[in-house]
Amino acid sequence: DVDVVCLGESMVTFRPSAPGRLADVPSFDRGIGGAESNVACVLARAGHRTRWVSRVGADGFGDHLLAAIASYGVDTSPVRRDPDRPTGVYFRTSGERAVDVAPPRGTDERLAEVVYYRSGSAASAMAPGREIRAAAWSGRFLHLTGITAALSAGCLALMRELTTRHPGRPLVSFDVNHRVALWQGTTNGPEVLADLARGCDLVFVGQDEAAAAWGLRDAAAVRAALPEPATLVVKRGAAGATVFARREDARPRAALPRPADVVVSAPALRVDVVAPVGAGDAFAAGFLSGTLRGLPLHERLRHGHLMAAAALTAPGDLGEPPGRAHADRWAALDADGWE
Ligand code: KDG
Repeated sequence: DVDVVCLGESMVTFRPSAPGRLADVPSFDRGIGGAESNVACVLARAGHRTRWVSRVGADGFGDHLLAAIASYGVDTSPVRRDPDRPTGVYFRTSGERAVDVAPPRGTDERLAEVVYYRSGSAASAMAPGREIRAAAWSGRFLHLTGITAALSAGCLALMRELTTRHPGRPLVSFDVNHRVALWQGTTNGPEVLADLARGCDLVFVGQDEAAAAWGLRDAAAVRAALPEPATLVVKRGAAGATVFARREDARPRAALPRPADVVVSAPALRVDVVAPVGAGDAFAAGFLSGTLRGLPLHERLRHGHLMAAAALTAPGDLGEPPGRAHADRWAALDADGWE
């Protein structure tokens, strides 16, 4: 039995081997990226059974992604190879805030340049279908992100199908992941993402993301705008995270006002950030790990922060995610590291 199925595009990632702008960097280190497979890899490292559903090209980059993701213990058997479309790749400089235009020389080093080569990729050709839905529904949880919705009309249709509340569907977890660069040429990204989130059971969103996309200034405002998911996690970076969880109520929902939430916050771990990329995915994996194990909400948040800390302190997406025993020890500590 699979605990979590993660569905989405992964790419081979190239990071400059020395600091600088893409215009100036002569060589790159190869890594793997992809928000959903990152979640699968971190969960697998924490001892959960995970499966990745996607498409890659019949090329060497596709071979590499499949091998690298499987090496974490993720089941990649549902991934299809497309002989006619390539595997996506992307280039990214280090820095905290992603921009998709080349910053002029001497500008803020905290800006990370991100350049995607993924339009027309194998994964962007995903679309609704019986086979992909059966694979997506084959676990206790299905984890999705808003990135997939921006990839193509077919991917958006697939996201709409998978986030519709059908009987028999697994619990659906959704990280909003509003990647502005992917929505260029459209104006409705924020609206589409809010709509998709409403169909899910567990939703993750950054406070900064919610402010930029929807103009919502604090966690309570995000919850007021997204009351449908049973659990909503609002992440506030180094300031911590807040979870709103609906009290389970056996009475029919329509007959009654929505029951009040339990609201729990937990500070983040204090770490020296190397690169923020992948931290949100790791956080989601930690929180999901705690959820699968029925841990109290505060510990779910702490597991999220712990996994995020591992990603924050490594240059690539994944870092060295802590195994379960290690994470459990840390989550139980009242150590100085917790702000
Ligand atoms: O969360 C990290 C991802 O952003 C990165 O791995 C690349 O999936 C990616 C994307 O589409 O931005």
